[in-house]
Amino acid sequence: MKRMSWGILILAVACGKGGGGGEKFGAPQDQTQAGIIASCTSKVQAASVAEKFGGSYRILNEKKGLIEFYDIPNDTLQAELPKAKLKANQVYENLIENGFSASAALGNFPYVGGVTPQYRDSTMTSYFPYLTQIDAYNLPAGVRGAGVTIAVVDSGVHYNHPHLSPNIRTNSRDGHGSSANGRDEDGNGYSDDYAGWDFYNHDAYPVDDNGHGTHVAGLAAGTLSGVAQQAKILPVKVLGSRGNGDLGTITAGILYAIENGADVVNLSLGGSGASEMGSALDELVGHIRLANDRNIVIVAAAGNGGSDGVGDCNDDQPIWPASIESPNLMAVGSVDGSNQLTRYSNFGGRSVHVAAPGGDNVGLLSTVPGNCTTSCNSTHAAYGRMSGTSMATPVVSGLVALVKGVNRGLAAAEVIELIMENGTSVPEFDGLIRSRQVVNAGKALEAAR
Ligand SMILES: [Ca+2]
Ligand SMILES: [Ca+2]
Ligand SMILES: [Ca+2]
Repeated sequence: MKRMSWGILILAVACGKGGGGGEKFGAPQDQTQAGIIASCTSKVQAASVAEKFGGSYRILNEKKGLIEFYDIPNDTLQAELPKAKLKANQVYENLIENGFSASAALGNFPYVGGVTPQYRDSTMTSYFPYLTQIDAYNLPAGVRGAGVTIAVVDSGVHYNHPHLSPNIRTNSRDGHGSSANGRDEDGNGYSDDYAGWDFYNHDAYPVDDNGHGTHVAGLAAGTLSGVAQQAKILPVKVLGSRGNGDLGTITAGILYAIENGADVVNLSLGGSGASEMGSALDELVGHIRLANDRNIVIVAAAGNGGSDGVGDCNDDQPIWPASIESPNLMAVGSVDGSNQLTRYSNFGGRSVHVAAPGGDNVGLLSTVPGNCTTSCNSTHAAYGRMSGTSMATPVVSGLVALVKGVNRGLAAAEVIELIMENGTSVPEFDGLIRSRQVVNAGKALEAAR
């Protein structure tokens, strides 16, 4: 199996003459050629600089003045925009251990929804052993994460999957598809964002052209495979079809999630590059602190061990965003079906908070993109297996949603403490996982009530 490499530090200083100039409305096709991000820059400044040097730019967040420039050398930009804080752009990737690609040729299509949820029953336990492993298969009635929204900041979500569509969070004040009118009725800065937003291609259709985000969404809140079967999923696309994206796009997507109703933000992605961390992550750290002020829990993948595929210690070699220290952020490592850390999983007695099932040689089974594009029914229910800390992370996000669902009064840090203190103890985790535990829904929920 092709293994996805990750953590590649790419300082995207594009040189030479740029073609055309002007504003771009999508991320570059080759995301390894991502641009340089300047913050505190106005649209007018961006247009003027792009015009003067023949480069181009893309507005990542107009409110924050976050602009990504292409084809303009770093020193030129710095001379031209002395007040702008330049941020070297990094390429981040999703954290699948085993290669996977969905054979999906998907354009932009509207959210359809309306399929009756088909919930798992007692005949399906063998398909979803990770649910039994964390005691989340048979939960008391009413404990399904209803009323809680999990933002899946990822490669998009196949929101018309019949086992996801009932749980997609929709924005009734704005419409897309046949209701699209190009206007931003709810004034959140995004026109026609009915079912989340695509920050990679700059449109209102966060369709998953990779497969990763759909799998993640199904583990968190699929009606069959999900830990929280009635939590809502807010799709936010920040990674492209190859499963990678740049930090600026990811950061803008996280802010959208925070400002548009997320209670939990799932980040099954990451990158390394400590030397760049000082300035490149300022914006992201700021957003995570903002999320803390709003009681939003951030759940981030610990990482898959770098190029050799053997887990590394995040205490020594930080992984971003998992290693950001904030009371509302928990980093997740991956265990196999026997509660042993998987070979690929990163660890850290200080910086990796909990472990959860993430699949080993056999991946977890969850939703993947199928061919349901204009209407949905139960025959279009595609499932696939993936492994990685990317998969362990939404298992925990689902658990956070369950806990919040039974006790809305808990602060973000309290939710994390509660989950860390009410799991299944694994003595071998001493020094490897901060809580020394694999998460456990039954115990956490008992403590949460
Ligand atoms: Ca809107
Ligand atoms: Ca509209
Ligand atoms: Ca799109």
